[in-house]
Amino acid sequence: MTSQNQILFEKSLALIPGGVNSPVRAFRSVGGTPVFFKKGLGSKLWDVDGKEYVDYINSWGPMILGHAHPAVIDAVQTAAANSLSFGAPTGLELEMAEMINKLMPSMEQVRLNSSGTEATMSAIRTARGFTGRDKIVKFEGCYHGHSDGLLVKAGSGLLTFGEPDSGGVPASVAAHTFTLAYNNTQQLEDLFKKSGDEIACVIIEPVVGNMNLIVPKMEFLQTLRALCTKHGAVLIFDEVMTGFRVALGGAQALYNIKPDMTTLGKVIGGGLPVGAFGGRKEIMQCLAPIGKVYQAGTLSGNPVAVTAGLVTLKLIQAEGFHTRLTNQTKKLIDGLVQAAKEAKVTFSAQNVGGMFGLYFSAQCPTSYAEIMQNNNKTHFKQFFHSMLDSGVYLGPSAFEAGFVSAAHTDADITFTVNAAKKAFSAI
Ligand code: HOZ
Repeated sequence: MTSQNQILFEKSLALIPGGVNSPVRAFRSVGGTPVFFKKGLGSKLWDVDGKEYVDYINSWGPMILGHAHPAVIDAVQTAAANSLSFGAPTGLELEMAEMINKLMPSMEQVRLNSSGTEATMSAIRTARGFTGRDKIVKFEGCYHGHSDGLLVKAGSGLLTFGEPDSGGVPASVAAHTFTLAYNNTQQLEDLFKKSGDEIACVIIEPVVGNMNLIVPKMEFLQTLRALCTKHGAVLIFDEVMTGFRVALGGAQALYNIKPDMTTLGKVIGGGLPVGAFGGRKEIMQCLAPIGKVYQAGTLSGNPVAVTAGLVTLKLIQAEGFHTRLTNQTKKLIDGLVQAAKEAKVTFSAQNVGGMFGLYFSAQCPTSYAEIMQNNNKTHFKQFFHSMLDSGVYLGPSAFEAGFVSAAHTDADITFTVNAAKKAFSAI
């Protein structure tokens, strides 16, 4: 009998490009049919055919409390009853700005919008307006949403499908983007020596989650900070993924590096669409209506979305929240590494807080080049499908990080490791 899932996918293919509303969901790099879901609760998901899964995507990061957390759902229902949108200021937005500023003091001023893509695009425009310069710097395999100038040697879906430069981006736009290798301090120094005074900003994922998980070298981040300061370039930490997840204060708190600007998304919306960018007051003062850099949005600061984010941010401030999240993620990683070792499969894994990376290589990679060369994609595909069959939902790409939520129990982890034992033994 054809599954409900298969029927929905075939119908979707006729009306939605690739049958999906965001490319990585399409399973094209792992093969097979994407899973259509109808319910989530805590660490679990149920698909349209009623099959249960332990979820390690967590909507690509936002569901840090797990799915359908009762406090978030209650608050959202109350907020919705007061109107879904005003298109005018609310006290909730102020509360959110205060909360962000408390948790990330480098964000002296904040503006809310509706997605991580908007946040990074707007932060770059603001940095260009502030410096009066055009050039931007990004790193190979980092993904900062899908605005034109950032789709150059990008990660996430572009890396998954092996085309890191997108069609539809004018060469004249891409020409303003310099791309360097992540964790390569020498390249950074060489570029700043040659063109430092033309660079408006450097945007970086301080822990990369869009070419699988890549951990920064401290010396690399510190040199980056020093060079930006020396040359008057704005350092933007893209903490859409890492914000409130690798530590309460994000990667900037974990590594004790103060960026000039930060972009946020995912966790600050608690599962609804919210993005934010902010930073030094003198930079943010360039924004309209006080400055000349324009940025706007009908749904920016949406009351229902901001409510979901505020409740989420309050709950993750509970004593020991991030310690437990990190410990659960580490238990998962250790269990998987041990299972691979027993099955004699070449495999490594690591986590930073509640984010993790799984690699079919002997060592955890530190750059785009290393992950491209060493990660065995055939083994990843076999592993992915065996885990899916067993009821474990991982990202359908060898180039995405995974996410654990506060709802993941020891029983979930044991279940996952047992599923992995089966998967590894078949490789
Ligand atoms: N940009 C997200 C993670 N890299 C993927 C979003 C999605 O496909 O839903």
